[in-house]
Amino acid sequence: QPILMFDSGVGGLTVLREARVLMPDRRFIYVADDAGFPYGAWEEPALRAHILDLFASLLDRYQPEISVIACNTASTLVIDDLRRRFPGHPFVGTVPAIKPAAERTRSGLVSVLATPGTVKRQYTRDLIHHWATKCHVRLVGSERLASLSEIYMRDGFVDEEQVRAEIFPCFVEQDGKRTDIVVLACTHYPFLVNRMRKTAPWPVDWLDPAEAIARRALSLLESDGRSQQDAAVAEPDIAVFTSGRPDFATRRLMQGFGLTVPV
Ligand code: DGN
Repeated sequence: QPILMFDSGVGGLTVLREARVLMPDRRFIYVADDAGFPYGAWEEPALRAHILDLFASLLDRYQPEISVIACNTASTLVIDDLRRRFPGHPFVGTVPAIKPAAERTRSGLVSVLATPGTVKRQYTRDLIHHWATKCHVRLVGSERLASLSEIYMRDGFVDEEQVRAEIFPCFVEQDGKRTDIVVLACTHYPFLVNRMRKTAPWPVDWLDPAEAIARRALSLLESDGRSQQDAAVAEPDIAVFTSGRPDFATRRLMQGFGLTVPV
């Protein structure tokens, strides 16, 4: 049975990339809800209903062993609902890495860069309340970064000035101290991290949770005694599906991964 990875677009591929390294013998199904992108702009009740409906048909159609919600905007909204609605099916969520950032910061100033949706979620506020009691967390909601990442992955081009403007609010100076960690709390952002480094006013750690998410998926499979793939499977190791335009999806797979996979 495959591992299902889900995102509103290209972002979950940052998690898929790590998952393939950790689980090279596994079969993956990547589902991009490109027609629903960007999730950051949706009203919460509509997005919740949309994702629950989508999963009802995805689980039925692909019968995955586990599902990875490789999207912070979706996970912070519906991960609990998904677990309630589909009990017995394991879900791995992707939520802002506030705990590791709080443990790692030396200056005590941490920024969380995410979509406007993730920034306003109660789930995100609860994480801060729970794990970041000894540091100051600035939440920065970006309207454009996820789209810039989509464009970059499709066309190979990104406007550095726009990246600079979007990340700028993450950089705080206070009482002689400076932000030293920026949490990449949208799976689209790691594709732009080199541009972020280049345009940042000072060096920081950019925290990308993709590997931790992939490890979590692996450990769930192992704990169920299901770490080995059936050796008899002769299908391709990745299948990609989109609710949007297959030609765009194909182009970004080539552009980003050098992968030629039928979409
Ligand atoms: N990649 C998604 C996330 O991690 O939040 C969201 C991208 C989007 O839909 N704007």
